[in-house]
Amino acid sequence: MEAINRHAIKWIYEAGQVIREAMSQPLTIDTKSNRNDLVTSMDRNIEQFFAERIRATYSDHLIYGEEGYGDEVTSLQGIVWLIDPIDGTMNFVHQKQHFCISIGIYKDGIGEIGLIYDVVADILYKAMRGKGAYKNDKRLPNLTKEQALEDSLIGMNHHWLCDNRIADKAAMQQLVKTVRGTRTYGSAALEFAYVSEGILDGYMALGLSGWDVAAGMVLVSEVGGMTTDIDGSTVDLLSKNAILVCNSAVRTRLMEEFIKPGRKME
Ligand code: 2AM
Ligand code: CA
Repeated sequence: MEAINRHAIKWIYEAGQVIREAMSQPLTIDTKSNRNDLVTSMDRNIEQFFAERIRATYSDHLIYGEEGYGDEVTSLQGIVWLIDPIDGTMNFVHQKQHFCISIGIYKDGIGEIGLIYDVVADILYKAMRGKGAYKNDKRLPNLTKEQALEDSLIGMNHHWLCDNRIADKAAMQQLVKTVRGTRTYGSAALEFAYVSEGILDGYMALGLSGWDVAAGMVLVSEVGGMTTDIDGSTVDLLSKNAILVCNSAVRTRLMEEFIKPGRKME
């Protein structure tokens, strides 16, 4: 895994450089599932950038990527790279900042490597299973075990409050009133990175795919945090999930008071 990690880090920095250099050029912007679901020529180019290098170097590895230049992945057997070439595409398009490249590398379903690169800030969050999590070269400490929900800052997407399919809107409103504050950054992977850094105490989001969360799950796990589906079950990286990631103290309160057990939402 060490050699794979070195390659992945080298390529992520190179891809970041490509993005920074191209940012002043015009972009081709298309929509996917709806008019707010954006994709740019850069998302596609960067996924191809990784796919070419991975295939040339590790022909037996599989690629599970957001933009479709990877493989038809139906199981996590073997070594699989879960890649989001630009997570936070709307931020990329509208703000030219607050987006990242997210790469999780899994072996037989176990998260081995997590890399989240904030391209404009030039900050790389990185983790290898059992070897700790780092923000650039600074080791991230374990998440606190003693934390009142009332003192917590929680990342969440406001769809929680507006989407009529979500049964417990009232519970979510109560949650917003209970916590110290909520934040929406617009990049699931960066929100995972912030949880691993301890600057967010939790993050809840709907409709996330494996490439959004795979890297972040490795990072958070290395600092003692946990990621599950909102109903407490294991995350299925090959389908869409409603995700809860946080430290254990906050998790207990969130699950018991605000999220009904057994609820399943996509
Ligand atoms: P993306 O930028 O790669 O599309 C925004 O709240 C976060 O949710 C981003 O990480 C975004 O990833 C992710 N997301 C997943 N599915 C989405 C969708 N259908 N529309 C918008 N954001 C989505
Ligand atoms: Ca994404």
